[in-house]
Amino acid sequence: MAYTYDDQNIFAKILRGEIPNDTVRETEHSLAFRDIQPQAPEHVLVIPKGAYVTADDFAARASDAEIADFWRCFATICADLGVTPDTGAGYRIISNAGHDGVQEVPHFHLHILAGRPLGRMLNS
Ligand code: DGP
Repeated sequence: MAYTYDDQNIFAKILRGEIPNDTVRETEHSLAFRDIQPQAPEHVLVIPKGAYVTADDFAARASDAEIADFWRCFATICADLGVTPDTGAGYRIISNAGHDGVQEVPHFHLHILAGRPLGRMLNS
């Protein structure tokens, strides 16, 4: 079954410039901005500009160019933040999907969390 994309979701509005965001990086196919409710000293959201609901939707339907752009954008942000484990203290990426994943915004996004020890992966 195909996903239905809600173009009134908050990230669609950010992409259309209808509400402001604290942009960290913008590329041809991706946008990264700071989370409005940061859970760590560094909390950046990376989103594709295309209309994809979840990580699996993006991976299944996005073009090779969009997928490469997204992950290269992610890598550049980690390097710019200085959190890659080769030289920095590391990070965690999370992408919540659907009900059990407690996804609030139905536009695929990757959380990059860093800047403090993040504890174990799940609390419950
Ligand atoms: P989730 O869909 O569960 O992965 O969580 C959505 C995240 O998006 C949550 O950490 C808060 C963030 N968020 C929600 N609304 C806005 C907004 O208007 N601006 C920004 N920058 N972040 C938002």
